Amino acid sequence: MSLNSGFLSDSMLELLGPDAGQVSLERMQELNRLMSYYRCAMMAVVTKFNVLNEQFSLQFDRNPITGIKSRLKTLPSILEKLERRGHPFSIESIEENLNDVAGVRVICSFREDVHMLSEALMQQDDIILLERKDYIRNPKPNGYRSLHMIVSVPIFLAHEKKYMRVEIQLRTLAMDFWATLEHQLRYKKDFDLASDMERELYTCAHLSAELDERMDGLRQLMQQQNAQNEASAAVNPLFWAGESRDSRQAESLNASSREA
Ligand code: 0O2
Repeated sequence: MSLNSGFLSDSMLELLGPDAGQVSLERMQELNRLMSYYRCAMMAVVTKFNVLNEQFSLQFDRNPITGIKSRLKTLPSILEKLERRGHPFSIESIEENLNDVAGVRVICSFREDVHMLSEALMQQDDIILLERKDYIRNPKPNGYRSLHMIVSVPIFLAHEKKYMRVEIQLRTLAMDFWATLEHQLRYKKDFDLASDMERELYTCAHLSAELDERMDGLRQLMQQQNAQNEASAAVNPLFWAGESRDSRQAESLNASSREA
């Protein structure tokens, strides 16, 4: 069975090759299947992070993840990357040469959460780490910070288990704020940013790093305070009892003032 080229977008025709005018339905299905496998792998990674968030939120009484975004690369963007890297345009080439067709971005509360989550993920025995770039310890020259990982994750199909590659980006809220706005400012601009704009962006990146550092400091102070309170409660059980007696007194005062 064959399809008329009128049904296909230009980028699809390019990807499917010179005979795309009479491209087989099977080839189209093959491309759809590959994209659907990437979607499944992306969902599997998102689920893993949701599970970790659930577990850590019980353990630490706060959520280390504030948001998870996922995206499949669009066909034009896939073609652009294949071309830029000098790879052939074919379905096989996508799977072989591209690592970021499926992408998951995890936004964390604190810097510590980024490394804690990445380590927890890597301890899972079905995930294979293919590449890791720590742009937090070694930011890009423009100030960009994030932890990038390329992983291979299994998806369980009806009759087979297939490993698919997913790009994971982990960053804090402050890193995401900077990266999102920087991307918006640069996106589809057909001129280079002037050097004073570059410097200003770099300064903003530095400010966002400082913000992360100060919030980390606050979190550590609060943790120490909690630990001290717990230690006092262990040594002197009346520490909490006193507080609850005081709050009972306050409650009964409130009740009498309500009645009055
Ligand atoms: P999208 O739509 O976000 O996926 P390459 O993938 O070829 O660009 P490399 O070295 O394989 O290069 O990837 P790298 O440096 O690990 O980072 C790729 C992705 O990280 C980018 O994907 C961005 O999402 C993000 N990124 C990297 N550097 C910057 C930066 O300076 N600013 C911002 N805002 N994001 C950055 P894509 O493909 O560009 O886009």
